[in-house]
Amino acid sequence: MSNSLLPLRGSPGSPYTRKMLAVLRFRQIPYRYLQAEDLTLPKPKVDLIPIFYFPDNTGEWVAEVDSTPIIRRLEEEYPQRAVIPPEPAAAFINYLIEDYGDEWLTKAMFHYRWYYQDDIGMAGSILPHYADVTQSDDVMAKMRDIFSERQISRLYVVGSNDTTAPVIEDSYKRFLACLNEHLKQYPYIMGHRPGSADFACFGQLTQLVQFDPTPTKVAVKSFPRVHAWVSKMEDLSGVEVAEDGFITCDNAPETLKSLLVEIGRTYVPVMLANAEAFDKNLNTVETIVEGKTWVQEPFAYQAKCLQWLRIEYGRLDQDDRDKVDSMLAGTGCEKLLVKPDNQ
Ligand SMILES: N[C@@H](CCC(=O)N[C@@H](CS)C(=O)NCC(=O)O)C(=O)O
Repeated sequence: MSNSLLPLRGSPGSPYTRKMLAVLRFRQIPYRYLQAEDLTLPKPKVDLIPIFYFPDNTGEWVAEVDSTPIIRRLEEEYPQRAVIPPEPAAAFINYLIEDYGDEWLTKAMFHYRWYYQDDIGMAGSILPHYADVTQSDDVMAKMRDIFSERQISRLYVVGSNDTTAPVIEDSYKRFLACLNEHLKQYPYIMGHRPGSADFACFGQLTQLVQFDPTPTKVAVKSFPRVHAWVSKMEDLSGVEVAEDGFITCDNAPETLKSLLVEIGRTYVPVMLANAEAFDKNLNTVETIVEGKTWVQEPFAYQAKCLQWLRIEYGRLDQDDRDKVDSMLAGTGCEKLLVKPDNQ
């Protein structure tokens, strides 16, 4: 196999794998997709998928995980068909929505999949086959039970529990409504060409609107446009996009602002409460989202995500920060950001 094909390992049931495959296709980056472990390749430091393998300067493979920085690395190594807007202020908005997709929508994805019997039944019986379809039904039945029990026992990680279930489900429906309105005018969240924010939301929606039965029913009944969008996003390798196709902060439509308002209602208070729990060494994250209680265990990775978002904001110059500030004003998202010391 040629080394010029970028190797990555993932699985069809993994929203982050789907995010990254769609980025690679849109960007016309030649890749080889491994759907099982390849023992000739190194293991990543953190055991997550998708795993990308990049050659180091001696030609040895290095395993990397975490889609957000990998997308930035690919932007540098492959200049064509970028998914990060050139305007720094728009790039920041894109980063924020990408993080919302990765860190908030995934709560809906994991919640629906492992909370309801129908969804558990479907995911539990299909997902283990992705490793190897030739295994016997007996082996698969055992895998179904082991896998389902393990995933159900991890619902607490994303904050899915009986208290938060209505918050997560209401927010999923409002997100679909916002995206549906936006798509009446623009083919992508980031305008006339897709940004990494589009791919992040797409990745989670591959599962939410096209696989897991309970959230799929919601989408099929009320938001067929979003369902169709997800199918189209899967492979944008042949779509031509204009250089200036991205939304800029000066011409951003109201529908994008509405999406930011939705992000401000849910992701923002939970990210802030989670970071505060770390600062104060608390055992529980507790806050109010849309008038309802949110309780979960602190989630270290998401505290880092907030720091990274603030670093991105800190990198903007005054002009760009003003643009971001005026775009976020009144959405609730402005609460995430801390002015650099010199302000
Ligand atoms: N922040 C990571 C998240 C990756 C992630 O959470 N992957 C999940 C599957 S979608 C995983 O590997 N979970 C561990 C497991 O299934 O054992 C990214 O953006 O790539």
